[in-house]
Amino acid sequence: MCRTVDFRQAVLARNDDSARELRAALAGRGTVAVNLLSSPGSGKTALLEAELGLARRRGVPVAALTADLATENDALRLARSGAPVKQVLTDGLCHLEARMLAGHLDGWLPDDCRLLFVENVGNLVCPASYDLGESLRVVLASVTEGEDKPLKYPTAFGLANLVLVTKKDLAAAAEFDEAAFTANVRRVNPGVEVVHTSARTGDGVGALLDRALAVLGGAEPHRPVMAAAPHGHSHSHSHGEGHEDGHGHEHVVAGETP
Ligand SMILES: Nc1nc2c(ncn2[C@@H]2O[C@H](COP(=O)(O)OP(=O)(O)O)[C@@H](O)[C@H]2O)c(=O)[nH]1
Ligand SMILES: [Mg+2]
Repeated sequence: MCRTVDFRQAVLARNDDSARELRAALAGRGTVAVNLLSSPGSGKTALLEAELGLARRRGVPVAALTADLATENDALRLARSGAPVKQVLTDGLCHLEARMLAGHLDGWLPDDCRLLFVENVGNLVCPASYDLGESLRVVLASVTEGEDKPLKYPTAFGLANLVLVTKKDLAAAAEFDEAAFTANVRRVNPGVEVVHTSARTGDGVGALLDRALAVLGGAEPHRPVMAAAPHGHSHSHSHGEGHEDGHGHEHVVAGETP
């Protein structure tokens, strides 16, 4: 059991080293990476389509890399913006890793690219533990997913530099409780900004691009309290939802009878 813990810690520590190298290499060439995390269907690709379109209209050189277990669907959607786009198929892996990302960027990332958007594999567990060398980690949650998700996925939300609520246009129909969601976000990540967006109406699309450009210009992103190191990513892996011993914890809920 302890060997499993040691092995997982070693894998994560190695990834953190690769992520540091990649962040430095990207900084050296004047590129900021933005890592987008959410559950499947939250609207990562839809928002990115809007971000890439807006960036190109503003003359900002952008590129996007999107990861999935299968299909090239997202790359085809994103490529309609005219920006350079790459699809990565992870061969069954539920997350991207820094070394993997570096390999895919090598020889592909255009020299003039200033903002690289990375759409991670859709889930809120595995990708949370893997720093990709990004300077801005953005966690998205749509209004139909429930206000409690920040509490259920504290690593993902706790390590975010920015939280985006997506599908704002559906908020009334979903009876989304904005105040409850924000309060739950703040419980795991005090002080993090929560921006409400809709890829349908365009609301909030400029906010993400502005934040990314600010980081490119040298602004410090919000530093999550769960993170211990300067870049906000050398986090304590013991906080992960996936328990290293494979057993997890049990909680007895009051009122439950066998
Ligand atoms: N109404 C509405 N639907 C959206 C919005 N963003 C995404 N969707 C829809 O939600 C579904 C999943 O979106 P997608 O971008 O593929 O999510 P991803 O799996 O996180 O990349 C698609 O049917 C989108 O059209 C939005 O802002 N408003
Ligand atoms: Mg997608």
